[in-house]
Amino acid sequence: MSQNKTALITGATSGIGRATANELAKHGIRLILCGRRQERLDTIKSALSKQTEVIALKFDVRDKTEVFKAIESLPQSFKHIDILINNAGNAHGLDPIQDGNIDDWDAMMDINVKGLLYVSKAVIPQMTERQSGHIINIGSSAGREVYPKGNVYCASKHAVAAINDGMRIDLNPFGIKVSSINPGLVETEFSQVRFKGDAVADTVYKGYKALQPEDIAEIIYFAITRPQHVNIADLLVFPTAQANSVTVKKAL
Ligand code: NDP
Ligand code: 8X3
Repeated sequence: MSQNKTALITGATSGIGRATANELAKHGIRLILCGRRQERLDTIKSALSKQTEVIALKFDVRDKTEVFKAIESLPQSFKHIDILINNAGNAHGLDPIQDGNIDDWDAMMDINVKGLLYVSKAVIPQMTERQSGHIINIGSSAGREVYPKGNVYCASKHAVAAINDGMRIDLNPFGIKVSSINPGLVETEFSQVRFKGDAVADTVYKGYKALQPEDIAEIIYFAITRPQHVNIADLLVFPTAQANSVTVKKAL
């Protein structure tokens, strides 16, 4: 059913995005892989091209000119995007608000919120014109609750939750599905980025079994393969060891 559909994945060079690219390729979905790291895009494209047709687009979601230029540059055969997966994003820093770094705040709001909007703005018009499409927004449990020192990252993911709901309402007349997938702790490069390579990043997923990026990829594949009348509007997923942002059962 999903054969020959085309999906654009932002943040496809790592973690959840990369695992989603692998999962979708297994099922023959054509892929537009996006990210800033060209070498990784090339490696992933070359591996997945054995399974499906793949195009790589290098751009920074913060740069609206780059975003529109990249998406306009798609060859005709890739211009029909059935599935948009707004996944690119990260946390930058974990500091109490009074000690927060303004560059970190800018990065989170510019990437997680404004970047998601720019990419959506570049893709949505062809979906409304066709009256079909599916947008998956990767939110977070941090979009459902606020935890100590999470302040601006949580704000960015609360914004994603609001944008997701707003998209679903506004795109309803066009028959476009809009889904939010909200994971808890997933073992990716997320903590390396959040803690800027500090050794504390290595402790985040220790002592319990965190979600793996493949777990989220499978959920995304499930969401995009429901029958036309079914939309997974909003899904929260934790590792079994996690009950909320601050309650994680770890081995002593
Ligand atoms: P990773 O750090 O492993 O991956 C982040 C991806 O986002 C990379 O592919 C990176 O690509 C891309 N990215 C980051 N900044 C930019 C930018 N400015 N422009 C374009 N692409 C960018 O983290 P995850 O896979 O964990 O994160 C993916 C999404 O999942 C994020 O939205 C995150 O908030 C969310 N999430 C993560 C959770 C977790 O615990 N890991 C839990 C809940 C949600 P490149 O560097 O090549 O540009
Ligand atoms: C990532 C999960 O708990 O680090 O969104 O915010 S958390």
